[in-house]
Formats: sequence, C-alpha cells, structure tokens
Amino acid sequence: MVLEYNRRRQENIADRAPAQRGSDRDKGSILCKKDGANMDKILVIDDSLLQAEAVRSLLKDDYEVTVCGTAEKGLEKARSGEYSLILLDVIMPHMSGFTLLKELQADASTKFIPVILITSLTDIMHEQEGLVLGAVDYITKPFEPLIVKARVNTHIRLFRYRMQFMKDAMIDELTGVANRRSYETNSIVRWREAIRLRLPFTVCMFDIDKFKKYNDTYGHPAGDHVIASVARTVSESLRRTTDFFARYGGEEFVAIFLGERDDPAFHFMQKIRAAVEALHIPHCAGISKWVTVSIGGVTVNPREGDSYSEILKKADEMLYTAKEQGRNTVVWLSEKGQKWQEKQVGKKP
Ligand code: GH3
Ligand code: MG
Ligand code: MG
Repeated sequence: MVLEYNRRRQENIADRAPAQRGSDRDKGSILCKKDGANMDKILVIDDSLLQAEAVRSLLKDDYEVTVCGTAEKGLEKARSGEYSLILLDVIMPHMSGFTLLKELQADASTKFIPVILITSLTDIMHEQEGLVLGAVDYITKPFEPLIVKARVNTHIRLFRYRMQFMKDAMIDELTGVANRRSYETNSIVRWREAIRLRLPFTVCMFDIDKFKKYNDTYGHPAGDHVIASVARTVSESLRRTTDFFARYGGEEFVAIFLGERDDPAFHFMQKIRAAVEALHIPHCAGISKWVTVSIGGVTVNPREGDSYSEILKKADEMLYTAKEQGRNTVVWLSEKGQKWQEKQVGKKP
C-alpha cells in the first residue's frame, strides 16, 4: 500500500535525521539533501561479500549503502521502509534473487521499491525473467562502474518523483495536512495494526463551530484562512509519528492515535480545543469571542471482527453531543464505554 510505505518511509527519515545531520557522507553528494536529513538508502543483497563491497564502495559517497548476505535478511531489511532502491544478486543459496523479487513485489510495504538485478547470468532468458518479475533494470557482472552509477542515479530520481507524486495526491491543498483519500487508507492500516498489536485505538472528529456564520460574516477567503489555521494548530500539536490527522471534508477534521489510553487522549483533545480558541480569531457566533471547535472522540481496544465504521460512527455521535452541549467542548467515549464530557469553558462575549 502506497501510504503504508510512505508512512514507514517518513517515520524512518524522521528517525534518521539527527544521526545523519552534518555527516561527512553528505559532502559532494548530488542526489542527497545537503543537510543530510534525506540521504537515500540503498540495500545491496548479495551472498558474495566481495561483490557487495565493490558495489558499496562505488555508491557510498552518494548514498547510504547497507549490505545483506542472504535473501531472507534482505527481505527483513527491505520491509523497514527505509530503502529507495535494492540491488539484488540472482544466484544465492536458500532463496534466489528471483524468488526474493517475487516476495518483494507481493508485499505491500516493499512493492514500490525499485529493484535492479545485478548478476553473472548473462543470457537473455534470465534477463527477460527478471524484468517480467518486476525488476526495473538488469545489470550483468562484471559491471562497468560508471554505468551502474548512472543507472542507480536514474532509478533513484524516478523513485523520488514517484513518491512525491503519490504524496501530493494524498495532501489537502488548502491546509497541507492529509486529505480524505489519505485518511481512507491510513485509518484502515492503523485499525488493523491496533488489532494485530492489541493496542488501544482512538479516533476523534473535529468540527469548526458555526462556520457557516463565519463565512457569511467575514467572507469565504477569510473562512479558508481559519480552516488552514485550525489544521496547523492541531497538526503542530501532534508529535508522535503514529499520530494521524486529516481534513475529513469542509470544516471537519479527523485524528487517529494508536497506543494512547483514553484518559490522556481526552485531556490532549481538551488542550487542542483550548489551543484553537487561543488563536483568538474573532467570531460573532455567540459561543466564545473566538473561533472554536467541537471534538468527539472514542477510544477502544479493538479485537478481530470489530468494525472500524462502527467506531467512527460513535466518534461522530460524540461530536454531535458536543454540539448539543453548546459547542467548544470535547465529548469522549472511554475504553469502558463511559461518556466523558468536558465542562464547556467558552464565555459568551
Ligand atoms: P456547527 O457548529 O453545527 O458545525 O455549524 P456550522 O455552521 O459550522 O455547520 P454547517 O455544516 O451548517 O456549515 C459548514 C460550513 O462550512 C458551510 C460551508 O460553506 C463551510 N465550508 C465548507 N468547506 C469550506 C471551505 O473549504 N472553505 C470555507 N471558507 N468554508 C467552507
Ligand atoms: Mg460540519
Ligand atoms: Mg461546523
């Protein structure tokens, strides 16, 4: 899945950034960001250490190269979502490069990584087989260093364009946060992850209060600014890489947390509600002096067979209750099914 791959990749880039900042490896690189935060990683899978080292020394100035001596280890590494390219040997003991290529293509977390086969099998039949299986290129040994370098550079560049394109398709233009399409995929990925890892799962819906009135009073462009400001305030408050926040549509947003218990999640949302009000964007709707949001959330411990849409429906019900309670408030359904209601703090002007 594109998003699952992108997510793991983003997490890994974020994790790697401090360690690589200012690294000597970045100097003179044409393909890596100069701050080193985004140096592309290449995985070399080859049972011949000598061959693998030759490839590593060829590419190490421009890329961070990891070497794996077996297909099994290579597969495990590839699943981390860190790699922008795999250079794969074909003849290896236990599992061949072709078998590994099939596995990589069948796995949602690895199928987007370009694979270049680098092999001593020079006949057309093997080359054909490798390309049909999904390899982006086929290089025979002994290889010409400059050609390998050029091909690697090209495929890394194409991979970057592709990732950027896929990322852009998942971003809401007005706010810069994830869009509805991104949410549809991410919510299910996280829901399954919560079931698999037996983690608490939280989903909350946000809705800007009396926003029609805001548009009618201050104009649509000003309304757009408000939507963007609210989105920025919430997304900047989220710190964990597993937190997910998206524009659900119009003036509504959705957030998903994995592994957070209900009590801290509820308090966190109270803080976010207060942070939006503290933006002090004037609003004449009579709820507060400022623009406010209502938030409905639910935390559950999902089990196999539970339905995500049921949980989302409950979060929506909590949001509806928050609106009924006078808006600018948070209403929560706890893990034990208790309804928690924040005391509404907004003051009338
Ligand atoms: P409530 O407190 O019950 O949520 O009231 P509300 O007025 O916010 O709810 P309602 O659903 O009646 O109105 C939502 C408004 O949000 C209407 C629509 O024009 C506005 N809206 C939706 N998308 C956008 C957008 O992209 N930009 C702007 N400026 N306004 C938008
Ligand atoms: Mg609404
Ligand atoms: Mg609204």
